[in-house]
Amino acid sequence: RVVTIRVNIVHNRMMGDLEVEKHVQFILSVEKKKDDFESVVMEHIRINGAYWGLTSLDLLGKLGVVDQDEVISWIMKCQDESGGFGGNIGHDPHILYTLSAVQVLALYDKLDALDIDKVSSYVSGLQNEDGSFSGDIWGEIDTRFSYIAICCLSILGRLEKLNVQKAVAYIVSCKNMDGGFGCTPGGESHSGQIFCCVAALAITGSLHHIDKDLLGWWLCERQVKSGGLNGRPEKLPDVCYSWWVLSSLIIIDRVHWIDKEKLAAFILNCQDKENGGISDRPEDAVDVFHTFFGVAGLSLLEYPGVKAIDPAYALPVDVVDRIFIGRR
Ligand code: GRG
Ligand code: ZN
Repeated sequence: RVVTIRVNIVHNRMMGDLEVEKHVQFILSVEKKKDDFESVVMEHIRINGAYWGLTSLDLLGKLGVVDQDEVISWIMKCQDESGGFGGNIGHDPHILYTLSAVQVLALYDKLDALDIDKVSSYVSGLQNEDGSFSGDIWGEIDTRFSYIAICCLSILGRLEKLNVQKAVAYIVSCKNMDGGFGCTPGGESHSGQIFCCVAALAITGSLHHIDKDLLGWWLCERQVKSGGLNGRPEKLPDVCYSWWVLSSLIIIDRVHWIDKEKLAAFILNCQDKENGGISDRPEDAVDVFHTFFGVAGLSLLEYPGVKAIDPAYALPVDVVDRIFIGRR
């Protein structure tokens, strides 16, 4: 009984530390502001912003504060005739925005609003002969796009439209001596690319290509004195790496190699306790991108009051379960 009471006290204190209501208000305010500097900068990636904001709300148990029909009808208007989605209405399609559109529809259990074959043909059409993926018709190649294609088609139940074997071989060709991955063969290891490659290998059942101890060592070395994580050696810590690094560590089963409490304290320190939102580092300006990665990081750390997020699909676990259990 004494133990139970103590656990509850710690639990309540932690709950109090995350400013749930303020973050909800911050996310809503970003959505409403249309004319200020941040909105202008965000205009071309509004669909990514919608994914970050709405997934944060769902993780906090507050998805209901946004008008679902309005979001879905706007998302559908961002689709191009190719089947891909743009960052906003009338913008050129790109694989980055297509995944965000699919993820938001998945949050609302509205994947059936899509012509699934059309979207998956757009994505599979971006695969190149060597197994890599371009982001759009202009051809930039990056392991980010490999992850997006694999994640997107897995959610849509159309992985067979890809050459998965070649896709995996290309990702493996981007693996470095330090156990990490870069954006193209020979590219420097970076935590963002590592997340993409590790999550793509997890989704395709190909984790045997990873040396988990070697990569786990490189990833846990990303934790600095303040408790935050950086993206590569000698760089500053940043809240978004609480997602890129931590999700990778969880997928390869090495999360116990970092100090989870110190990381949670670092994230909580990056909150704007007055007006809501989370920044990259303590005292910096908040934005919806780092608010999402802060909340998602706390979710991976099993912070009380935050729903669990899937480390490979970057969607709440209940959403991922609904997709895959529903399909069985
Ligand atoms: C669904 C979560 C999700 C992702 C979709 C877009 C994408 C797939 C993945 C992006 C992976 C990536 C490359 C992330 C890194 C982003 C970042 C903070 C880049 C900054 O790099 P530098 O070099 O910063 O400017 P550092 O921290 O190294 O100084
Ligand atoms: Zn960042």
